[in-house]
Formats: sequence, structure tokens, C-alpha cells
Amino acid sequence: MYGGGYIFDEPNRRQQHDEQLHDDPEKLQQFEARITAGAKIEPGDWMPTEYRRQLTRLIEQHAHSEIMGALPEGTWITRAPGFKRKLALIAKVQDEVGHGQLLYNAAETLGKRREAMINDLLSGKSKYSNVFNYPAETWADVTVIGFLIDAAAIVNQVANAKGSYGPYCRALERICYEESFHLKQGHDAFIELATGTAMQRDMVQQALNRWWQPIMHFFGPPDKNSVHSEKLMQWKVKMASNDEMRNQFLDAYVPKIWELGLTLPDEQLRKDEAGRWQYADPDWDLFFKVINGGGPCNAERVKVRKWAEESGRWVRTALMHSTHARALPVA
Ligand code: FAQ
Repeated sequence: MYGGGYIFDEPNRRQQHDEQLHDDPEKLQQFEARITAGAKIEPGDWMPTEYRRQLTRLIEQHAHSEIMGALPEGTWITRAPGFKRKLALIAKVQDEVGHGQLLYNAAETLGKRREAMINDLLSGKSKYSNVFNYPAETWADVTVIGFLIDAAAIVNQVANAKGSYGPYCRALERICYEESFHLKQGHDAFIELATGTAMQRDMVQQALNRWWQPIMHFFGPPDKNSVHSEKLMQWKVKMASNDEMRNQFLDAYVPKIWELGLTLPDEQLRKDEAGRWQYADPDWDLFFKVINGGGPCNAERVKVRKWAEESGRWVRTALMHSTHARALPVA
């Protein structure tokens, strides 16, 4: 399906080697002791096969989310209100694609080739974030994405940047700096609408109503149904559980929404005496439908990515040729 000709064509010998070692209890014990002591694991270090597999899955999904995440906002570049907002949105969309690049690089250090990752995205084998399968119907939707989805992503990424795998943590640190700018521009645009005319306030309220459930889904299923959290937290890949991250997000951002006089479409939403947020259980059947390809925009998003891969093939081919040409010995 994908024929770009990337340079990572060698079979991954390290992975094959590790597969032979993954049952070695002594190595596993040393590995876990390093993680407990707070050491960073680097690509050349021994790691259990399951650690490599889980990290590849998670980083790859994250990379796909960044490039798919550029699509709903990208369609608004020409329609953003005014030159300043257009410039900011161009920069943001460009950054998101750059984050995808950083994350694919980090995933490649674990042995999976880039073209295999892209193929898995395009065939539907790999997942990407649920939130990018919804349409951005109005400019207010773009402000909700820039404010609240970037905020949700930051909560997750700031925590996981302190995790155990060096290349992923370093990528996340850089991504977080840029995401903080995205959050500022999203917040600014959101406030502008929320404090604007009655029609603007109504637009932002409608967008909030549309996006609230996907945002609650963003942090993943409740802890009791999370498949991977226990192992990933033990290995310090995830630094907090799905419910803890969701709670942190609610704690930081619900007050900011309420103080603008806006409402959230959940009558049970409140903070209890123990300081934890209570909320109506989001529709988890819908969540699983969306992440498995059945959301309102999944087919459209994948179609655009396929078009981009096919239309960009000549650029990759030209780059490969020029790299080979430069590598030829001078006569
Ligand atoms: N969407 O066992 P768990 C961004 C899947 S970046 C889709 O709890 P885990 C930037 C999960 O894969 C946004 N699938 O899973 C931006 C698993 O399925 P599998 C992305 C989801 O991995 C902003 C199954 O459910 N951020 O937004 C989701 O322990 C604005 C069971 O779940 C990251 O990727 C979901 N929301 O925890 C760009 C951060 N949640 O693979 C543009 C890194 C769960 O077994 C504009 N990732 N699933 O078939 C993570 O921290 C974790 O992967 C979680 C999920 C927390 C997302």
C-alpha cells in the first residue's frame, strides 16, 4: 500500500535478539530495578519484549493522533476569523504534524519501521485518538479543540514525560512546550467567543455540548476496564491512571469553564468532599465504536491520509534519490 522508500529497511535484529531473551528472569529483575530507581531506558538497553511491544503501540498511536489531529483544524485555516487567527492556526497545525514526526522517530527506536506504522494506520490496524473522529462544525469547535483538547493532551503528556523510556520522554518534553502555546491561543480564542455577542456565546456553548463527551473519552476507559494501565504504570510508561488523569483535567479546567458562565452537558458533574470529581458515566459503547473505526469521521480522516501518502510519494522518492546521490563517492 505504502511505497515511500524510507531508510529503515533493515530487519530489526535487536528485536529478534530480545525475543530470545525476554524470559530471562535475571535480566527482567535488573530491568525492573532500574525503572524503580528512576533510570531512563535507552534504545540500546535490554528491555522485555512486552515493554517494547507496549511502548511501540502507545507511541505509534500517539504519533498517528498528532497527524490525524491536524485534519479537523487544518480545514479551518482559510476560514479562521482574521489574519492573526489564521497565522496562529497555520503554526499550530504545522506543530502538530511536527509532533507526529518526533513521535514516529521515537517509535522507530523500538524497531518498527515507519512505513509499517503508516500502513497500520491506513489499514485501520492501529488506533488513534477518539477525538479526531468528530467534525469541527464551526469556528467555536476549533476554539474548544485548541483550548480543551490541547489541555487534556498536556495533562497526559506532562505526566508521561517523567516516564521510563528516554526517547519518548524527550519527545514529550519538547511537545509540551509547543502544546502550551497551542493552549494559550485556544484559550484566547475561546474567551473571545465566550465574552462576545449572544450569538458567539451560543456558538461556543453548542460546541462545548458537542465535544464534552469525546473529551471525557479522551483519557481512555475507566481504570476498572483499562487493559494496559496496570503493566504500563508498573513500568512507568503511564505515570497516572486514566481516571486520575481525567480527574486532574476536570480539576484544572471545569472551574475555568464555569467561571465564564458556560455550562457542561452533565448534571452530575461536581466535586465531592474528598476532592474527586463525580460525573455521569460517558457512553463507553460509543467510545469503542469510534476508536474501532465507526465514528462520524473515521472513513473521511483515513481517506485524506491515504491521499496525502499517495500524493507525497514522489517527494519521498526524490529525497531518497538525492540522499543516495550525495552518498556516492566522488570520482
Ligand atoms: N482514543 O488499556 P487502555 C493530541 C484504546 S495527542 C483511541 O486504557 P492505554 C495532540 C487503547 O489504545 C492525543 N483509543 O489503553 C493534539 C486500547 O486499545 P488497544 C493522543 C483509545 O494505552 C491536540 C483500549 O482503548 N495522546 O491530542 C483511547 O493504557 C489538539 C484500552 O484502553 C496520546 O496518545 C483514546 N482516547 O491508555 C493534536 C498519549 N483511550 O491498543 C491536535 C499517549 C484508550 O489495546 C489537536 N497515550 N484507547 O487496541 C496514552 O497515554 C494512552 O494510550 C491512553 C490510553 C491514556 C490514551
